[in-house]
This record gives sequence, structure tokens and C-alpha cells, in this order.
Amino acid sequence: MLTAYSPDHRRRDAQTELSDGCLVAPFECPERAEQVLARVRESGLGPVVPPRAFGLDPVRRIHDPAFLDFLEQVWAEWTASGAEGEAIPSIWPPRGTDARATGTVTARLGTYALGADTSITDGTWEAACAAADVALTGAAAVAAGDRAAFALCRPPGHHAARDLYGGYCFLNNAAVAAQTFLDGGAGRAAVLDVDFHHGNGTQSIFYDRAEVLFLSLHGDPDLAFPYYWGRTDETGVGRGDGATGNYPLPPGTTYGTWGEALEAACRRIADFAPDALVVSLGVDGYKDDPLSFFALETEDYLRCGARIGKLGLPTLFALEGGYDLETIGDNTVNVLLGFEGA
Ligand code: OKP
Ligand code: ZN
Repeated sequence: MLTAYSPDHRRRDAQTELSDGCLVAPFECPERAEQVLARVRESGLGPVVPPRAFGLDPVRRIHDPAFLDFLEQVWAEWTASGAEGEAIPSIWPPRGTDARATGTVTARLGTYALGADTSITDGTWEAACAAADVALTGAAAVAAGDRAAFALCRPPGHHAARDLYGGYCFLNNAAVAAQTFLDGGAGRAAVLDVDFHHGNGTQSIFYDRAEVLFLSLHGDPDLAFPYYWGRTDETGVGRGDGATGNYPLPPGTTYGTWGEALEAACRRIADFAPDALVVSLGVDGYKDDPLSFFALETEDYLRCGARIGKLGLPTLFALEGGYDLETIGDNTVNVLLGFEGA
């Protein structure tokens, strides 16, 4: 399968992440994508191609225009305000307030941020746009008849909602890709999110839509980021009722339990019979990942890919998380090799 990749991901190179009260070096760093790319090349998975420039129209199908303006402008406004650090929100509309303050940059940050973990810096917008183009390039290959493609997206996307960024995500690459399949004639699309963290952004984008099935396997949100979404009683709303499914799993989860949840999710996907599948591919469920409490092994990712491959669907893989730099390449590419062997 082809891999879409852009070196412009490197423009997202924040130096700070607010973590446990300290400003630390971000877990979501450029080396992640370089490690995955190196392993793609070594493994002989297939050609690596640069993205085509799709412009913002397909992104506007998913995201709010004022939110996109904010992402484009925030760094310039932040520096113009005299701030010296990276752009981190420090105030939000309180519970019971629907206010969407749009005055100063400080107010705008709180309007659009999910949390304070994701500093915005110079180049963030450009990298996020490149990641969306990478996803769209992979989707175009699949729409044109390739069995599968790998979008080596960075920054990731699955926590980003219509007008919300955070959890290292700005534009929802997987959602943009799923929508482009529909706009290209697919009647139904499924998104399977195997990242350790719940894909709250993708869930919220498609929550009321019957033609997009969203399923997520993740660390129990009672214990894990993003905390406020990902429970089993979140099943969709209105026409989308029944088209969302969550599989929260406990600390120490190994492939025995994780694979059962994957099996259940894959059966639901088969029943739904989508025309295309998007996999939000995060490998942070790995046993040594610094941000997770699962215990998946490198070989388990081969089995994961093989099960997804058994669905026999046109499939786009979009990279999400994975923070163990030693293994992110092997774990990610194992899913793709497992898929191809199925
Ligand atoms: C993004 B993705 C570290 C807290 C980390 C943010 C996690 C974002 C994960 N002390 N909080 O789903 O891999
Ligand atoms: Zn994650």
C-alpha cells in the first residue's frame, strides 16, 4: 500500500506541554513521524508519496469556519499580545455558559481549546493543514481503487471536533477523510479508532449521522484522557442513534481482552457494510507507551492488522498517537503488514 507523507509535519515542533503542573518537552514530537517513515521504508510496504494540495474546502466540510480562522491566526495574535511563551489557554467559559468569546486571543484560546496540554506555536497551522492533505491523498488513492493506503499524519486528529482542538490534535484528519469518501459517492463509511485514547472529536463530529459508524477501543475514561467521553452509554443521537460504539478497557489490558473488543467492533463494521473504512491508527496501547495503561505487544499489532484486513473493505489508515519512540515504527507498520497478509 502507498504511504502519504509530508515533511511539513516538522513545522509542528512545540517546545512545551503542560503536564502534571510542569512544562515538559511534548510527547507529540517530530521524531515520531520520522521513526514511522523510516520503518515504512525499511519494510518495503510500498511507495511513499507527497500529499496533493486539496485546499481548505474538504476541511470546511468538518470544521467550523471561525475555528479555522482562529487556528490560522492564533500564533500571530499571541505574539502580538506580547506573550513570551507558547500559546496555552488559561481560562474557559464556565459550566452553564454557552459564551463563545471571540475578542482577545486569551478568550479565543479558551473558546476553542479542549484542555491546556497542547501549546500552539509558529508552524502549527501549516503542519495541521499538511496532515489533512496527507489524509486526503491517502483517501484519494483508496477512492481510486487501491485496497488500502496509509496516511502518515502528524499532528494527529482524533481529539479535534468541529470547533475544538486539544490532545495534540487540531484538524480531524480521519473525519476529513471519512467525509471525503461520502462526498465522493460512498453511501456509508465507518471509522474504527484503535488509539489508546477515546476519539472524542470524531465521535462528536459524526454523533448525529446515520451514515457514519464510529467505534472506539480505549482506556477507560474514568482513568484516562480525554476523561469526559468514551463511555458505553454514548451511542449516538437522533438519526445517528446506534451508529456510535465505545469499548472502554481497564489498566493492564492485553491482546486477549483487547482482541475480543476488536472482534466485536469488526463484527459491527461488517454488519454495517460500509463502502469505506477509516482506521484511526494509534499504537499508544503498547505496553511501554508513556501515555497508556494497556499492555499490547509488538506482535499483537500484526494480529490487529490481520483482523481489520479480514473485513475486506477499502481502508484508509490515518496515524494518531504512539509515544514510545523506540517502537512506534514497528508497531504502526506491523498493523499495515498484518492487514496486507490477511
Ligand atoms: C493524544 B492521542 C500527560 C498527559 C497527556 C494528553 C494525551 C493526548 C493523547 N501527562 N494528555 O490520542 O494519542
Ligand atoms: Zn492516543
